[in-house]
Amino acid sequence: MSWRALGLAFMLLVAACGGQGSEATNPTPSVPGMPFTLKAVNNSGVSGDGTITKMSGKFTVTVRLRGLAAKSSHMSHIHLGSCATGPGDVAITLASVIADSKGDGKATTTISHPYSVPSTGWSVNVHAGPDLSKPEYVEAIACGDLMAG
Ligand SMILES: [Cu+2]
Repeated sequence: MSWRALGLAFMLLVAACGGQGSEATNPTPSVPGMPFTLKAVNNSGVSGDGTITKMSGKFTVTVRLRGLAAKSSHMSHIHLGSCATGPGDVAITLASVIADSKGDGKATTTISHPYSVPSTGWSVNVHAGPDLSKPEYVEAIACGDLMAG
C-alpha cells in the first residue's frame, strides 16, 4: 500500500466527515453501514470492528483496531473465504491500517464497484506487517467475516 493511496483514503475520509457534518441540517438520513467484528487471530491481542457502507456503484470499508504496536503499519485485504476456513486469495486490497502512538488504528477504503460477496465468502484480514517483504509480515493479526448483501 503506497502513501499515495493512504493519502487518497484520508481525503475520502475527510470528505465523508464533511458529509456527516451537514447531517444536522439535512433531513435526508445517511446510508446506514453494515457493521462487522474483527477478532484477534494468531494470539495477536489485536481486535476491533468495521463498517461496510454501500453506495451507488461503490462501497467503503472502514476498519478500526486497538492493541496494535504504536506507530505500526499493517497491510489489509479482503480475502476470499471466511475467517474459520482460513483466508484464500486476495480479492480486494484495502488501505493499510496505521496505528497512532496509543496503538489504535483506522483505515477507510473506497472500492469502485458494487458490494457483492461471492458464495465462498469474504473476510477482512489485517496482517502483521506493512508489506510482503518478510514472511512474518504476512501472518494475519485480525480477521472479520463480511455479511452478504
Ligand atoms: Cu491479505
